[in-house]
Amino acid sequence: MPTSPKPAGKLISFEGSEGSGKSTQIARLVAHLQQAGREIVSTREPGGTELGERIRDILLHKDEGQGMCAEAELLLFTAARAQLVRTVITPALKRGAVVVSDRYLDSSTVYQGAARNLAAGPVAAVNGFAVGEVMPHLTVVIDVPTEVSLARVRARSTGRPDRIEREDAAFFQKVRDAYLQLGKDWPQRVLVVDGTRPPDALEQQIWAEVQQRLG
Ligand code: T5A
Repeated sequence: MPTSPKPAGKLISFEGSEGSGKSTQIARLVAHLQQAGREIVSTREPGGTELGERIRDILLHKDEGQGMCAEAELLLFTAARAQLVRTVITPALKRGAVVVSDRYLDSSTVYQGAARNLAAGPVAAVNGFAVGEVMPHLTVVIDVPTEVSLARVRARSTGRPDRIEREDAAFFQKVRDAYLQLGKDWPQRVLVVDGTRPPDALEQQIWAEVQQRLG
């Protein structure tokens, strides 16, 4: 009996400011992909592995992370990423799965590069070392104005904001501007969508783009 060829693995990353709606839209896209019969691996950054979740805790929540310099921050985010790529993403892509990641290397370009003012060259080099050849086939940037992002974070806040959520509005404006620039620099890979649209409308737009761009 001939077996049908294994589908090609795909990596889809979601990016955007805090509260832009990434988790909401990832859950909806995963449901569509599962209905289409694909193996789905859903992951997040920083995190997605035991080591990565420990690093996440230091980066966002632990007292030891206070006063962290921007260079150490970049290296910790990319250390978590390197582990995720080697132990989760690459094996899943080899099996033919669709990997959906809540943030990936563009977050370091934007947060540590543009917002923390680290030079673009070293950030790209460290990012490249962490991911090797594993680039997203599609990156969905959910764009919302900074005041919307901050209002959503405040509205759902259950306690103390994390270390990065405590940054000021100027920091998050740089984040937003840098994501919009990525959309202009990499139009084939990066799709920018308007995160102020209703969730259902965004879901339909993203699902249509995924089918059209990734087949
Ligand atoms: N970071 C990360 C770096 O600095 N460098 C790096 O390399 C990496 C990988 C991670 C932090 O680390 C930084 C970036 C971040 O600061 P996180 O805890 O993982 O932080 O959180 P975020 O990625 O920021 O995501 P959030 O959980 O804050 O928000 P989401 O997932 O974007 O938004 P979501 O879906 O939870 O929605 C937020 C609220 O908005 C509503 C939802 O119901 C929810 O209440 N909402 C909408 N409301 C109206 N219209 C819509 N279309 C809506 N969609 C959602």
